[in-house]
Amino acid sequence: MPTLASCFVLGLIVLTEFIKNTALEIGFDACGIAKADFLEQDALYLRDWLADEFQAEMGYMARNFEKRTDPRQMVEGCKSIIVTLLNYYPARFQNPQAPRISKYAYSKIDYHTIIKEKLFVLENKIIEKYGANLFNATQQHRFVDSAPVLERRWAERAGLGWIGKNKMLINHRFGSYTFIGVLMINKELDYDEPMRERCGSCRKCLDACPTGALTEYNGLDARKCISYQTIEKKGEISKEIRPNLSDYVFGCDICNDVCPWNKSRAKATKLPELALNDEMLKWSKSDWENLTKTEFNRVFKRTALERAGFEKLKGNIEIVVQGNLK
Ligand code: B12
Ligand code: SF4
Ligand code: SF4
Repeated sequence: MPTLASCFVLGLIVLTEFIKNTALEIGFDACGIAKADFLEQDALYLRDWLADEFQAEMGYMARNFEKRTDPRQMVEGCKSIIVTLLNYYPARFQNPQAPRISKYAYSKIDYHTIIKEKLFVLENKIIEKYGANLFNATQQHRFVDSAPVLERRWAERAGLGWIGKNKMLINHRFGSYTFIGVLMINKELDYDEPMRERCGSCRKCLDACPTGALTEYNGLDARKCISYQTIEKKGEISKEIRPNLSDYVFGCDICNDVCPWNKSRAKATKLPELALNDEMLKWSKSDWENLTKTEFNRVFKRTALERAGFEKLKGNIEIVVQGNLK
């Protein structure tokens, strides 16, 4: 005769399986679950990172420290963190003569929109079967990229991969070309075990970073990162970084491209929502050089490139196309 305790545990396992299977059915590539808790080690790490001013001008990274290091401070009643991965490795690439765009921005629709919609669908399917009281109705609890949530750490805790020396969450099946989505739920679940670190003695990413932005012990110095400089930084790219942009005008994939886990595991996504912006992929160097605001608005509406905006992108193109001489 099953005890009350064993029935309770069985209930958690059944709900956890339902969540993971549903996440896969709606198009996520992986889903894992972690217990919501204070991230003590990460708080120390983040404090040092901020003290070194590695956040550059991203002032928001220094705000909401308590919430960022403890999801229970973000969402009242939160007990578990559901983490999803979406593989975005593309089937086709840019014209090799063109200024380079990071692969995460190859799709016609910005990934934030796609993941937010999928998290919404996942939540609704859970609610349909298990009731609305599993989620905090008054606070935002679906996250992708923009909130004070240490997404890579939660993905690691949810057993979806390890944090590589390039600071990416690397999954043993897909590599690191994945987006992370987070859904916070007010219910205990059956938790995953974190995956062991599998970088070993490799240091290809550290050696390949053209600007020395990756440090072995203190993480990534955003001030030197091409991704920060070409997307997030307001105004022009810093003069010291210009000679090392490696033709990137939006984002940077170098520390991902060199990773052996991507070379052997990355497979093209078939997700229809991540359909590629084929017009952009075909553009030559001169198409980029002659980009007008009207063309930008037509080709990049709803894409990730909107984040940088036309003026910033145009400035980056000029620097790269004019041989960093500006
Ligand atoms: C700010 C930010 C940036 C900044 C700063 C990057 C950085 N490394 O912090 C800039 C603009 C440079 C950037 C660039 C990119 N980003 Co970004 N970015 C973020 C954001 C919003 C916050 C990251 C953050 O918290 N940084 C603070 C530092 C301290 O955190 P961290 O390096 O992740 O380290 C934490 C843990 O990993 C852990 N940790 C790591 N090492 C160690 C070591 C020890 C000893 C300990 C105790 C802990 C520890 O502690 C830290 C605190 O928890 C997240 C979304 C989110 N809300 O999480 C996306 C996110 C990290 N970015 C993402 C992507 C895709 C990119 C780019 C690949 C885009 C591109 N191609 O240009 C690059 C990659 C650069 C790189 N190698 O990291 C994805 C990563 C997905 C994945 N599979 O890992 C995220 C998760 C967005 C998403 N939802 O998918 N990004
Ligand atoms: S994204 Fe580029 S610049 Fe930034 S750490 Fe990686 S290789 Fe270096
Ligand atoms: S390149 Fe090597 S060290 Fe860097 S993240 Fe990949 S496996 Fe780890």
